[in-house]
Amino acid sequence: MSSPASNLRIDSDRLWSTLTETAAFGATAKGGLCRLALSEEDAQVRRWFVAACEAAGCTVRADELGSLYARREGTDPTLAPIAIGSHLDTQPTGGRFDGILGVLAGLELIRTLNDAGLVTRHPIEIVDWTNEEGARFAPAMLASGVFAGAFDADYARTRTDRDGVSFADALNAIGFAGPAPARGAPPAAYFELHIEQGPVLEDAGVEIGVVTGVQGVRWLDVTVSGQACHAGTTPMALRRDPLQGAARLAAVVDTIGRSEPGVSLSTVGVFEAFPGSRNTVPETVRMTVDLRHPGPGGLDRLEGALRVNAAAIASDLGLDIDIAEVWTSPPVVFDPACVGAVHQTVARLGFTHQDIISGAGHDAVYVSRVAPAAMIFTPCEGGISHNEAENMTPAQAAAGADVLLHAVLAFDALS
Ligand code: HGY
Ligand code: MN
Ligand code: MN
Repeated sequence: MSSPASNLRIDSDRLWSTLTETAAFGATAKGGLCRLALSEEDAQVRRWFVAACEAAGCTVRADELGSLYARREGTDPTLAPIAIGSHLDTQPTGGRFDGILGVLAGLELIRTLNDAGLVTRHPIEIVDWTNEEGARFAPAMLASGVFAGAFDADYARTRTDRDGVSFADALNAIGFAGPAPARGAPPAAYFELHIEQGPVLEDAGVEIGVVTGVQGVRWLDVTVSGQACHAGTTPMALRRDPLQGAARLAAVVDTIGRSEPGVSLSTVGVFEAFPGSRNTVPETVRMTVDLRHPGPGGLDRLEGALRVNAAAIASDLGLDIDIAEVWTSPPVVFDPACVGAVHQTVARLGFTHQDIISGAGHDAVYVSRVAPAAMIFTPCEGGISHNEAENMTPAQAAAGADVLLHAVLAFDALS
């Protein structure tokens, strides 16, 4: 005998309308989003989100780093909440679904339960984690990291963007700092819906990815120092040109990323020459390195190869090369019971699915340190993300949201 809840489905049109409506906040001319953490655009979508959650009967609180928690009470106030969420901040040329899908699917879940007059045993909290992307304030997943004890709140507050604006000043400017400590009480469980941001599910033709874990990531800041000099008077043989050294090192980064095909990944995302004058050989070049690897010791191997090559380039060109670690998030395996709830759900709802390790980092990585957690992936068009062309279909969004709804209901019934 199926329960009233088992046939429940979210309202696909309503979910899609929230994705469309919020895409106005930070909309770019190319149809994407620039909604950097703690920017005015972030504040606009936050205000929209708070109003929508309050209209759906939730109480909303902010913690000291601005993460938002929209709470719907359950029948048993002694139970810790089931948390569902993701992030509303985006990359500078981001898409309309990265992070946003998980937060708005949480709102749609609450609206669907309201329509059905269903109350879960556990309270439910929808979370918008501040600064997941790390595009403005490094490292990524900063607020969820503080929530899980990976960083302290003061460290987060002192992080600065490329203009020297601190996290604390940006947060105060938009008025979203709350009284609640960012090192929060662990939820009973955490489920995060997210687009895959890669091609695996679309290529496999499956509707849902059951995320069993997340690969490791390491961010390095590389500073190559040489000697500034005149472009017209300094013989080539006398130069100590950091840009030439950085260019060689950037090529090495790419070679390292290709060293374990299908496993290792590497990216130089920022490459800046100072003083940046066309007729001056640069003084320094700053570049960022993003390393990814799913296995034990993988990040260390990739970084080790980079350091060996950097030393050889420095010696060959008479340069100084400093490599500083900014952030490491080790590979993570999600909780078998939560992953099991997702597995049972996708099978019962009849979605084609496969297990997948996430290539991208997510707030669930840190939340999984303090609570059982799992993620649900939907495909996205061409696997494109961190790109204004990021796209998905209403049916894909609805499928993911239905799996989120029923995984939460399954966990609520069993725990
Ligand atoms: O970098 C990541 O993997 C995530 O998008 N923050
Ligand atoms: Mn994301
Ligand atoms: Mn992202």
